[in-house]
Amino acid sequence: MKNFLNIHDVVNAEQLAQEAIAIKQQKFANKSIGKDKTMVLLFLNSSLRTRISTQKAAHNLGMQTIVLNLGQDSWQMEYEDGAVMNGTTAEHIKEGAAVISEYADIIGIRAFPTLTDREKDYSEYVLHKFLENVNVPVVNMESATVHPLQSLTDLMTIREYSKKEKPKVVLSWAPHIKPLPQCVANSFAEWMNHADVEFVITHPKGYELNEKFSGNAHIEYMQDKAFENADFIYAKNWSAYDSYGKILGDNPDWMITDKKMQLTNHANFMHCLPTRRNLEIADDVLDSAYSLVIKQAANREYAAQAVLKKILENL
Ligand code: AN0
Ligand code: CP
Repeated sequence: MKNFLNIHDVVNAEQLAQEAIAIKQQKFANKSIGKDKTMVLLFLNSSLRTRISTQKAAHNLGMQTIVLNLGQDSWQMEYEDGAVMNGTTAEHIKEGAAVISEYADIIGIRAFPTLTDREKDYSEYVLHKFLENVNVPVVNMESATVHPLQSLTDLMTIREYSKKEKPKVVLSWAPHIKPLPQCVANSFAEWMNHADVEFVITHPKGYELNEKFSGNAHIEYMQDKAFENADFIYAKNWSAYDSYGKILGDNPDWMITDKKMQLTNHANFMHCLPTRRNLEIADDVLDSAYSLVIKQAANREYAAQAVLKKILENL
């Protein structure tokens, strides 16, 4: 594997998920493969899980890590070609990224969408600016449109806990007070469309995802109906794609509750975290025995390790 930008860098999603499950059983089996190598992790946005689990994965493979909150710990970066830099930006991506790539064997980047400029976001403007100016592999730690390290983890977790070969997996929109990226939902949908599952998406009208990501998923606007016979409920809020970056209403009745989970086939509950309790997900779901959210977050380490191992093998 050269880069890990999205699912198109993966030959077989199901197989990579199985490799992550195998790594979990012996996570130090390849601890010299990354010896004398350094991964630089660049965060343009907040992170708890990605920041720690990706570093742990790198350490398990013998790599060193350096973490930078770009624009906070370093200089404000300019991305526009030809910019006259007499404003707030102090360093151009052309030098900034090139210099980082001198110090790094692998670069991880988190760069959320603007949620105001759809065309720019869906062109993956910032991610591509980095790619143009570095000469080492790049790992997407959540970009403007996708979060593939999360989605690989999600597929891995579904395979670990599924009692069936072809489970019914439901991605449900849930309420939030802030406009959030479509990334996790886009990416989850894309990976589920590559997996051997029955996949349903449920959301209020107006929250349709870009069809490039939702693909052939069955869309069900009645949440209760979508939950029937589900084996996994995967909840996430996202802002609208059509009315780009907008929240279309409060929709408090879309919060995931234990009562709704009772409509399913004893489904497990999943969420990428962070989540806002009793706004997006009720306490009785997050505190239940069927919630996988902590185990799912723990799996981030092994999914990242499966990806970094593939990249190191190709260096
Ligand atoms: C981010 C999002 O929705 O993309 C990160 C999730 C992993 N979440 C928030 O901003 C709350
Ligand atoms: N799920 C996830 O990516 O969490 P963080 O934003 O805390 O990294």
